[in-house]
Amino acid sequence: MIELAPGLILHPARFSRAHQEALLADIREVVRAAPLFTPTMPRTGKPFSVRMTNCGSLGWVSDRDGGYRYQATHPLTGEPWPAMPPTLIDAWRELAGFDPPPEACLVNFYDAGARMGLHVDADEKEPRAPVLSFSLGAACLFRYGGPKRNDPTRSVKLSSGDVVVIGGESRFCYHGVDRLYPATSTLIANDARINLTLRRVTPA
Ligand code: MD3
Ligand code: FE
Repeated sequence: MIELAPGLILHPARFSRAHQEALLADIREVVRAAPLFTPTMPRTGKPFSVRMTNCGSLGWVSDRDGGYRYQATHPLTGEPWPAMPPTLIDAWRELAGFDPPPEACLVNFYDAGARMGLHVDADEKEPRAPVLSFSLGAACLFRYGGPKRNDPTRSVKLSSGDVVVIGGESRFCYHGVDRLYPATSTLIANDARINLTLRRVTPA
C-alpha cells in the first residue's frame, strides 16, 4: 500500500489474475446488457475518446445538452442499468471503509489511443464516500494534482490488478489518464484497458 497523496491510496497488484478474470467476466455481462456508449462534452458536444457504460442503480453519463450527470437509465437503450455484480459490492466492503454500498460502477473502456483529460469528479453528493478504482488490462500513465487545475501534478503507472482508493483530501483533486502502455497485459486484447470506479452518489 502506497499513500500517493493524503487520502489517495494505491494498492499495487491487489487483485490476483484469477480475480481480475472474474471481474472481467462480470463486466463483459454488464456490457452485453448495457452497451458501451461514447459520452460527449457539455455544450461543445466533443466526443470523449473513452467509451463508457455503468452498472448499479445509477450511472454517470454526459452529453452536449444534458451535461455531466447521474441517471438511472442507459442513454441509448433507455433501460435501467444492470445490477452491480456481487464481486464489486464485496470489493467495496473490503476496501472502501464506508458503510452504505456503492450506487454506481462507471466502466471506462480505453482502446490503445484513448486518454482522459484532467478533471475533478464532483457530481456525487456524498463527499465523505471514497471513490474506488480498479484497473484491468493495459497499464496506463495516471496523473494527479491538487484541488486547483494549475496545482503541480505527479504521475504514476497503474497496472492490471491495481486498486486506488480516493478519499479524504484527495477526493476533489484533479486527475486524468495521459496514455496507455502497449503490450503490458495479457488480460484484455488489443492493448485496451478497462477502469472501474465504484461511487456512492446520494448522501448516506
Ligand atoms: C484521483 N477514471 O472515471 S480512476 C473517472 O483510470 C476517472 O479511468 C480514471 O478519473 C481511469 O472519473 C482514473 C482513479 C481516480 C478516480 C477518481 C479520482 C483517481 C482520482 C478522484 C480524485 C483524485
Ligand atoms: Fe475521475
